Amino acid sequence: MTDHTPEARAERRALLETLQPRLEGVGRRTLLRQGLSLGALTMLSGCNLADGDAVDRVLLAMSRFNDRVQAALFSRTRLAPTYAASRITRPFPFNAFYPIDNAPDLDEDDWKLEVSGLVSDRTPWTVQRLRALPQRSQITRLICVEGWSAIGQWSGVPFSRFLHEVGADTTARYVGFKCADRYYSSIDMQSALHPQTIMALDFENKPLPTGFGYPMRLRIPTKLGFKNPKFIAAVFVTNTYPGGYWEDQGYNWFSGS
Ligand SMILES: Nc1nc2c(c(=O)[nH]1)N[C@H]1C(S)=C(S)[C@@H](COP(=O)(O)O)O[C@H]1N2
Ligand SMILES: [Mo]
Repeated sequence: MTDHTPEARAERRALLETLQPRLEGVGRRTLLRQGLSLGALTMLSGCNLADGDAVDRVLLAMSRFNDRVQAALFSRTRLAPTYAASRITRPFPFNAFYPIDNAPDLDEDDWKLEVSGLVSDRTPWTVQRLRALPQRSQITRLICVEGWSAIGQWSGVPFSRFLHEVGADTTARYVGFKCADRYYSSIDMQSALHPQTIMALDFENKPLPTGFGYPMRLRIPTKLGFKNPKFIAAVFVTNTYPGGYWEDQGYNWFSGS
């Protein structure tokens, strides 16, 4: 229900005013690049759904437009809620595109994190080197699009610190991840630099359990579960849209939570 108090209306107007300059142009350009007009969008409600390709194209354009709106609204200083230790969910649910028995069983001594793209230092990282950096611990909620959420405690290296260590070009648009199980994902640079975005090494103060991303996973409480890649093998910085395992099957890319 819309709040019609003068305060609420003023707030909405102020929000619109701050957003408008950012949304104008962006939306129009995005739609035009997809070969669509605003008229085509309006027609969608009554269009012939037999033309699946056209509908898919319109929906994808809308989802990508929505990415820009979400990115414009995202604040690097707004924090995801944190919880008391008593709220931790036990047992913590496992999720992947396969059953837990098929999760990669990696060996910390063989594991190397590759770094590539727009960075000045491509030296691969070991777990030991990651542990030598400052660590941050936080109890946050992981929200899966499949309809469940759970609270857990993850600790690890603030991702912004890591990006500075490797000399990442933080004006680049995306950070991409490739995982040992062929999963992949990517996030926008603003979210990568968010203070709660960590390269998690520990779960409840012990190394991550096997199915939960050992030896390293991204924990980003400002995004949905599928934007939290586990068993990360490679990180890259790029201006070319990298997509992701679920993102490429139609899940909204930004997916803030
Ligand atoms: N490598 C990898 N990372 C992944 C996935 C996956 O299948 N493979 N699934 C994602 C999804 S959909 C969710 S909800 C979370 C689940 O994390 P959990 O197993 O720690 O609960 O991991 C995400 N990261
Ligand atoms: Mo998920």
